[in-house]
Amino acid sequence: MFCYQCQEAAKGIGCTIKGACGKTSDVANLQDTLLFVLKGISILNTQLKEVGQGDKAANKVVFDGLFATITNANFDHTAFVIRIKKALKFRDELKGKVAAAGLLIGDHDSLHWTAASGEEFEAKSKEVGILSEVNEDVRSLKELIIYGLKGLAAYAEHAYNLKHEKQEIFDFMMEALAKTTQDLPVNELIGLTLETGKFGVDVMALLDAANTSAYGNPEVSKVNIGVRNNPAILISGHDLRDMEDLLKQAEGTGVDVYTHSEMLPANYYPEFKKYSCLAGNYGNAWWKQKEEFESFNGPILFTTNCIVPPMEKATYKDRIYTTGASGLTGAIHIPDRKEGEMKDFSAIIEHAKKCAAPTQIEEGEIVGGFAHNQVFELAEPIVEAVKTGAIRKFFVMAGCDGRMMSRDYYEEFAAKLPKDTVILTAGCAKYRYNKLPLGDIGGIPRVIDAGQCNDSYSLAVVALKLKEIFGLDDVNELPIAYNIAWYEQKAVIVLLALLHLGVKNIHLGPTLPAFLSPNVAKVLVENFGIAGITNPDKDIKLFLEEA
Ligand code: FS2
Ligand code: SF4
Repeated sequence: MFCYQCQEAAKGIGCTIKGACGKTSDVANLQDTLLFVLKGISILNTQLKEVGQGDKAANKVVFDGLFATITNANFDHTAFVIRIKKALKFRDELKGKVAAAGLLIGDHDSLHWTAASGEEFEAKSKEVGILSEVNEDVRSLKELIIYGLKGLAAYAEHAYNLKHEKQEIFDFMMEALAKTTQDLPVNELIGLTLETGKFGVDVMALLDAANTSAYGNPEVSKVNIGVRNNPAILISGHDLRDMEDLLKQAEGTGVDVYTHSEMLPANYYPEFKKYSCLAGNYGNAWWKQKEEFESFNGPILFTTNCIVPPMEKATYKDRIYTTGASGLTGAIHIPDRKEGEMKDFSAIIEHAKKCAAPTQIEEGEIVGGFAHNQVFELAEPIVEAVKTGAIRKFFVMAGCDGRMMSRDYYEEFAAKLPKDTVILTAGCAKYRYNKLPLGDIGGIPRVIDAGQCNDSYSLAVVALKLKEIFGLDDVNELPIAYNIAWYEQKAVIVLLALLHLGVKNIHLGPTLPAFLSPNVAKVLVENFGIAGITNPDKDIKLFLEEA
């Protein structure tokens, strides 16, 4: 195996024996081979699309496959073997359609290779894995594009589950994936990287529309972080449609539902607040699950990535359920919903009834729900506070949390920020400071949480609105600094989206991606002012000195 797609890549180079995330080499190899077959499908369907015969079924095969390979999404060997078999079958059907359309089938290996067993699938990864591209700059750009596409695919899947889709997004996803099989010059790959960012904005806007049209605009909310006395289910990941189905089925059964990690923002949506079984948020960011799932006592539902494979001795091993693109060997996988129906969560609800209520680990409330609509309603006092100097600067600290010690930086950074600054956040990075007593500025909280990682889109919309209100020409003239923490590939698409929107001087940490070659990193530094982090005191001084 060789994998360097996330921030935990071993030694800052890449994982070669086993992932720090828990991914075993067999699963890593199968993921490489699945990606290879998805490239073949993308080539064929792009050909069909060009003659107006694109197959819509390809959309889901590709976005779901890409999503399954995101860090911490799916650790299930068998699930990947099945996915590859299905993908090969689907690819061959597309080949038939390409031939029937009178088009030539190219000679890329992803169009012709075939095999039937898991062993053969694994063996193929040696030829088609990341290192098969020998030029390190080309490899770096191609992988940057692919990781952006993985994030895009995840967001597209959530929107799709809410019946929001845009064929242009799927078309781009496949066109770009197909192009990664070609010998393209570096400047074209850079162009494709930036274009990926454009579609990143589009997909986040699509998901925003899907979420808000289904569940209302998030509103300022106090979320309980203590516990009640009922047995309960903990729901993690990002999929709001799964959240809805679970709440509907749990309501009135005596079983409560708590959110974990990236599902916390579900508590901000008016439609979800109507359910009395929604009891609040339990615990912190994804990486704390080993302790928090023990004390939760009830079953846990993973709707997407955010899985940490449990230790052998973990007591919660038999309480894990997965659904959608997520998977874990030994966990119970809840199948997709049938057209017009809900997913069937009855097994997990029945399981919960036999469990003890959660053990309290915290008490109190946290405040969130500052997505763009809510912020616009509060725009007047915010703009006034900027004009009077009560707010000196905003710090976008969106992104990811993770288990590396070096991430203590973000807690320290937030705690040390001067009291006339406000943190704008989205994603699980917030858990580093959303429980700190940072206070408010004239009633405006010093931590403004827009929601999940994809709600970084909300922060961009707010920035663009402020630019308009202050009559500025450039979003970079606003008193906003960007100190973003990244972990996995959704953060990659968020970053590319921000670059597309013209945001400059983003600081990225706790380390720069291992997949950026020195030359590619140089391009990002020179053209976009991307930088790393040092220590909180030095960085705060630097940010405050910037215009
Ligand atoms: Fe947390 Fe980062 Fe959200 Fe992940 S915000 S680790 O991209 O999908 O979650
Ligand atoms: Fe390593 Fe990250 Fe890849 Fe897991 S996802 S194998 S931790 S680089």
